[in-house]
Amino acid sequence: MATQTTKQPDVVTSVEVIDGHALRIPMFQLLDKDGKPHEGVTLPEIDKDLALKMFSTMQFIRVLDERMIAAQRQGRISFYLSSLGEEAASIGSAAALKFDDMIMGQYREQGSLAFRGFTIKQFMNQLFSNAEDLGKGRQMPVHYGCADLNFMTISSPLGTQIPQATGYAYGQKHEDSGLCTLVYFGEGAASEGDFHAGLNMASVLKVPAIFFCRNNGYAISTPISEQLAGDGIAPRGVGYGMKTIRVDGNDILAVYAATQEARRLAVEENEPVLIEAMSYRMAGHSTSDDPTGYRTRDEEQAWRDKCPLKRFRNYLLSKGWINEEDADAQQQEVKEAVLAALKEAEKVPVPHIDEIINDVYDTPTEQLKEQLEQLKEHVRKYPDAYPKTSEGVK
Ligand SMILES: Cc1ncc(C[n+]2csc(CCOP(=O)(O)OP(=O)(O)O)c2C)c(N)n1
Ligand SMILES: [Mg+2]
Repeated sequence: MATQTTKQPDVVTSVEVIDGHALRIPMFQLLDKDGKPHEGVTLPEIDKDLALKMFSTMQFIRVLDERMIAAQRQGRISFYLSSLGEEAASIGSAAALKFDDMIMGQYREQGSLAFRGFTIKQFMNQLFSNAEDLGKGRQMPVHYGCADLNFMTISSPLGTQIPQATGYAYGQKHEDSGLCTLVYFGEGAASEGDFHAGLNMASVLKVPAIFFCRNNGYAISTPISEQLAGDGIAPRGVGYGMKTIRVDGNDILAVYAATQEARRLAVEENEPVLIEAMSYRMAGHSTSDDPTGYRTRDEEQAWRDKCPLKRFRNYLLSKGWINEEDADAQQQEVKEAVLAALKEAEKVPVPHIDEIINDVYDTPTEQLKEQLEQLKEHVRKYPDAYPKTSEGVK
């Protein structure tokens, strides 16, 4: 990959105003929207096994997202956040990391977690907040975390993971671990102060961190045009003296190649890197949102035509690594597996009510114990309102 630098004179003798749009950062792309490589490009070296793993993870996440939106509509889970249309960004970037690299997510990167090996059962247990959920039912659905897979637990307040990633990467540097931290966030979260603090500290301290911004055009109902006046998020990396890449987030091969290069810079040269992946949030922000109120069907259709899944599928078909029948059959199998796991997780009881205060401190404080007693009292008083929970309240 080429690195661009522009040399300017140190001193000028008349007022020189730099236009706020002077820096235009091009978007790196390898595959066109139909999955055909551009003329003369060098594709990343991805063997067939890895390519198929990336593809099957994309298919799985597409099915999981569609199915769980439906499950929320049926009243089976309380809430869901999908990554429809953004599968290439999370899966392509996770595929370029080493397993021991730390990943910190925002909340729309279920693809990375699935690529690392989070099972359908683990997804379902978290989504149903049941007793087998690793978080013991104490998080909202989709706020996954898995220590065994080096995936930090997601937290709802936007941007908090960004300076935390800088700190974690600083530790990796001090330990000479040869590892890095990749942190995801949306372009909306880049308006938080934490984004600026995190990037500034990282570039000053030269830590092995990859700041992966998913620019999907919206922060809930606010379009990018109402969020910022500059050319997206990428120029901010340059502002912090940080290496920066803008990539087509719907082109999984380009995302993979960009993240691979970012990882090399982070680990071998202690250069943090900002990646801005351009994509589009195909579904509503969450199941609590209805995008028909603020955007047109035509706009959505234009992006549906750039579907990352279709693009990679076409590429794999052209290489002869998959065929139509097998790909369709695999998708059908995944649908059945997701449905079966959903039905299983639904039957698992909720965690014991005492879990609500465990793990907050080493030992629960008197105040927490008191609050738990008050909660139990309340549940005893209104058992019909808490049919599942009240079983564990004596
Ligand atoms: C500190 C804070 N402010 C506001 C919110 C409410 N909120 C949740 S998601 C969201 C939009 C985030 O947009 P973006 O970062 O672009 O991510 P996307 O949802 O598009 O993936 C907002 C405003 C929050 N969770 N935390
Ligand atoms: Mg966004």
